[in-house]
Amino acid sequence: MTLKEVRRCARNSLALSDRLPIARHCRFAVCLYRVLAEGRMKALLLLLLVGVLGCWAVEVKRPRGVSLSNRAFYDDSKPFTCLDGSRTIPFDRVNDDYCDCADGTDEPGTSACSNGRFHCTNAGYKPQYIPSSRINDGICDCCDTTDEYNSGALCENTCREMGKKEREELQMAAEIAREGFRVKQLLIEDARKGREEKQTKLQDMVQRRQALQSQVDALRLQKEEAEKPEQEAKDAHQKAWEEHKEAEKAEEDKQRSLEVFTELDQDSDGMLAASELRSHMELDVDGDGAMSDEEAQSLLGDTSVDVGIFQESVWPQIREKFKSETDAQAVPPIEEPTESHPEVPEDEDEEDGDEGEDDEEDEPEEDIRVPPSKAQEAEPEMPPYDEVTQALIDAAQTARSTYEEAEKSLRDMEDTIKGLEKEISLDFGPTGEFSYLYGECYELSTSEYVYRLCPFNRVTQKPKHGGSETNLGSWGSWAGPEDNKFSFMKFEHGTSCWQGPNRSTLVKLSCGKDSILTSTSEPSRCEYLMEFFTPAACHPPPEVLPDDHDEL
Ligand code: MAN
Repeated sequence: MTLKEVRRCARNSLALSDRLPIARHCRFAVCLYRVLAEGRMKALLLLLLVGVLGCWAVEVKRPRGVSLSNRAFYDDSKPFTCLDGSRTIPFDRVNDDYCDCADGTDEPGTSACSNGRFHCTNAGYKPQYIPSSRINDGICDCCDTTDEYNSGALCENTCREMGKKEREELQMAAEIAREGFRVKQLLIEDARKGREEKQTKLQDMVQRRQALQSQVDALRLQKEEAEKPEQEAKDAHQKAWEEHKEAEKAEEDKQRSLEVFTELDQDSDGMLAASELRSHMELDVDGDGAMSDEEAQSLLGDTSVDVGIFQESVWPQIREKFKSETDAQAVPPIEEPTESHPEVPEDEDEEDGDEGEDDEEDEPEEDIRVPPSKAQEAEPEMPPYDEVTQALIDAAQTARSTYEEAEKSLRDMEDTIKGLEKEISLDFGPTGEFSYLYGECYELSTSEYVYRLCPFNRVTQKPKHGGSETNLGSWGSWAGPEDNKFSFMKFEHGTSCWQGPNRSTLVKLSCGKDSILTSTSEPSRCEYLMEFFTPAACHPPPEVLPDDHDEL
């Protein structure tokens, strides 16, 4: 075996292998074996045979950049057929840095094909495909460093570390899933019991509603029965009161007309003559400001009238206009305070020392000078109801209260029935695990808003620094993909967005030990996304965690 032959083996092993250093050694060893077999160096041959067999136990031979699952397509003993079947080429044109296949599959380990894909095995972590343009570009893409085999980039193999971190995270997630799933079983059991209780309560209430409805109907009749005599008695009382007031008014009017007759009958001869009306300008008939004999005569209708005729035909004509002279004397015109008669300040009054006069001046003069107008006269109060009427009112009131109480109970019952029917009709997940969220609300505070998620009800957004709450959507439906419908909740038809859609919210449900709203965002204007953790979204964790991936 010559040095040249050893070098060729080394070169080939580098070109073909995409494996760990040990794999390259194996490739190298196979090559040497072939050379030695040709050169009949039997002793060394035996040693190498043992080594090669050891290598084959861990490495599966394939060109650089090919995944384990695709290795069957890269058999170096046969020509290579592009994976899209478009062309077959000699095997030595695989990874020769020249793109022969339209699908780029002849150059998995070089960047010759723009659409090529390089497979990193990433032993200890996750295998990965990268675009072949990233091969030897000086940037470490694969954690096992295999994409930078000829760029001089100093890549460090971080796969084991990353795998460890990933396993720790998976372990933690599994622990959460285990605990969450345990809680979920309790939630399911509670939901089952709760649902049964609610159904029983609903049935019971529906039955009792009928009885209560009949009771309310009967009480309404009783109330109406009691209200009829009550109304009649009240009306009679009111009518009697009105009649009484009318009679009193008529009597007062009669008295007044007598007084006026007496006042007008200046010569007290029991007869009122036209001349006795002349001084009463306010009775002027034609509005010329004077009271002629003819006008006075026209009011009386005769030369003179006695008190009876006066009351009957004259008084009704002058009742509103007549001004008594005695009234006029009793009520002198009110003097407006003028500049020349300034009000005397209190302290100056005191200085006068005339306490008697002062006391009189302090009296409010308006009370003496201005008679109360008709409108100002207090309307006399209706006297209290008589005993019989009051008893009827009390009886009707009792009937009203009893009816209203029963009616309220019926309304409350109907509300409860509606609430129960609504709750029972909701879809709380395959085993009712989400039912515990009904009636609950969860908040999340951001720098600008407080978001509130009330599952199966609505989502709101309240500005922190003033302003009213905005509805981000009312409960719509479960909105996860077909195979995981209960992983998303959709809330719709919220407050409309200016020049946009009505606000809506999508809530992503993830497995958590506790129920907690962890994030909100607005990926597109007025379309919100929230993340909510709940044990109800937990599934049993896989028994065996993915192990250290060591594919070679
Ligand atoms: C308010 C909030 C925002 C929303 C805008 C749209 O400010 O509801 O979330 O983007 O209105 O105008």
